[in-house]
This record gives sequence, C-alpha cells and structure tokens, in this order.
Amino acid sequence: MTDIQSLLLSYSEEFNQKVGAFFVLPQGAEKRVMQAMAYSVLNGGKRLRPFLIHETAKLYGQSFQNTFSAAAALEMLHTYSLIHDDLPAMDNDDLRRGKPTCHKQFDEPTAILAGDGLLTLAFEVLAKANYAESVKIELIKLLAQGAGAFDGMVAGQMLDLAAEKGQGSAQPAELIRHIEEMKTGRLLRYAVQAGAIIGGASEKEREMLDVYAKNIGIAFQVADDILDVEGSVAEMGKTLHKDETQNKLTFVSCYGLKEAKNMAQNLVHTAQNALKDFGPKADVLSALADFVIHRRS
Ligand code: GRG
Repeated sequence: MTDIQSLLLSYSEEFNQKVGAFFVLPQGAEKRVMQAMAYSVLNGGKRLRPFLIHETAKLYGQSFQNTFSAAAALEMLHTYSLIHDDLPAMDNDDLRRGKPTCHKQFDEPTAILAGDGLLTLAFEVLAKANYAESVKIELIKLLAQGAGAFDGMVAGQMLDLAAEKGQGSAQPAELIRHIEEMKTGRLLRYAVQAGAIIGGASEKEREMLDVYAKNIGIAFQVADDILDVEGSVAEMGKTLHKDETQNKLTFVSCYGLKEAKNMAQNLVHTAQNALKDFGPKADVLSALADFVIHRRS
C-alpha cells in the first residue's frame, strides 16, 4: 500500500466511525428508507471527496472535526447520485462498492426515496453545522450549484443520457469534456472549494486550488473510463465493460486507450503544477492527484 493509500484508508476509518450517527432509525414503517440510506452510505466507498475537503482545509490548519460536517454532507450527496445512477431507468446496475445496489438490496421505490433522503439530508447537515453563517451560506450555495441542473451534476447526467442517444451538437471530444466537467467534475471541485472556504483561503489561493480541482475532476473520469476497460470487477466492485456495451461516449471511445492515458497524466501534471505555491504543505494533495489516475477501484 502506498503512503497516500494508507492516509486515505485511515481517514476513511475515522470518517466511517462518525458518519453512522446521522442515521437514527425512526420507529414506524418509514424506517426502511433510513435503513436504505444508511446501507448505501456505510457500504464502503473510498471517501475521496471527504478526504479532499479535509486535506484542502488542512493547508490552513483545520482539523478533521472542523471539516466533518461538510465532508459528511458531500458524501451523502455523492451517494444519492450513485443510488440514482444505478437505478434501472439509468445505468441499471446490480453491484456497487462490491455489494448489491440499493434497489437490489431493498426495492426500486425505496432506492429512489433513499436517494432523495440523502440529497435533502446533505443540506440539513450543512445548515445545522457549526460554521460561521457566511461560511455555511457559501457551502450550501456552491453545493446546490455543483449538484444541480444548470451546469452541475444533474445537467451533466442529462447530457450524458442525450449523448447515448446520439444527441448533442458539439464534437465528441468537446462534448465528453463538457459532460464530465459537470457530471463527475463538479462534486470533486466542490470538495476542494469547500475545504478552501472552511480554511479561509484568499481569492488567489482559491483560484489556484480550483485549477487543481478542475484538472483532477477530469482526470478522475478519464481514469474511470480506462478502468471500465482494464479494471477488474473484484477491485472495482461494480459491473465493468458497460460503456462499450451501452455504446457510451467516453474518453476511451473518443481518444483510444493510449491517448486517454496520456491525457490523464497531463491533467495530473497540470493539477500538481497549480499547487506549487503551497510548497510541501500540499504534498498530500499532490499525491492524491496521482492516486486519482493510478487507483484500481
Ligand atoms: C436525479 C436521477 C437523478 C440523478 C442524479 C445520477 C446522477 C444525477 C448523476 C450521476 C453522477 C455519477 C454517478 C457520476 C459518476 C461519478 C463516478 C465515477 C462515481 C464513482 O465515484 P468513486 O469512485 O466512488 O469516488 P466511491 O464508491 O469510492 O465513493
């Protein structure tokens, strides 16, 4: 295990220990939806987005405790997107994080509600968090934008569905980048923005961190497309080779495997370069950029 993998693992252990406390089961029949929410959040996951918030805020001396509410909120929102993405009407997947998807473990209506429940709980957690009011408002506003239907994750997912049907006027190379900046990139970018906001970064620092975040956001999806071709189900914990069978527009279908790998490496270099003014303090973020494209799951 590399240093960055063990740091991420020890962060995720601490995160997992705390995040369960949000899922208090109600007494009545409605408890099933909370069980499904807890099942999906607690069933593993790398906790990459929470770790990004934590490591960015750590540049400014912030602790695990200070970033936990934002980290938990983002992971809840990310998990909602995975639950809904796995539904029969979307990607129709049976396996997520090595376990049955939420709708397989429970049922489809419960999975839809579990996603809705996590999306709304994310904002409740932020609204109740112990941050200054101005920090909270910015965290809530940016999360809503990043997850939303204008130029956020939901917009990216809509464009992705349209691209599957051959719709969309842009060239494939432009289109795939545009889609992934929103679908996958926005939440990773939000993680870094949230860390910078909690840490009190200057405008200039926020811009540098945003260049880092945008580049790892795309690199993450390029790597995901490569893993769909080259990864193993045992490591990835989800069904693979779906992109090809579903005729999806991906970085691999667009550029080929070799060029996609070059592209991922270049994105990581650009991301790492954007951190240089932070010096050795940003070594973990820099190593994380490498991890994003060399991960096996
Ligand atoms: C409202 C129906 C509806 C949908 C919401 C589903 C959706 C919008 C967007 C899809 C977003 C999505 C699933 C993007 C893919 C991003 C991606 C590769 C996620 C996997 O992230 P990891 O590897 O997963 O960090 P873990 O399991 O480690 O958390």
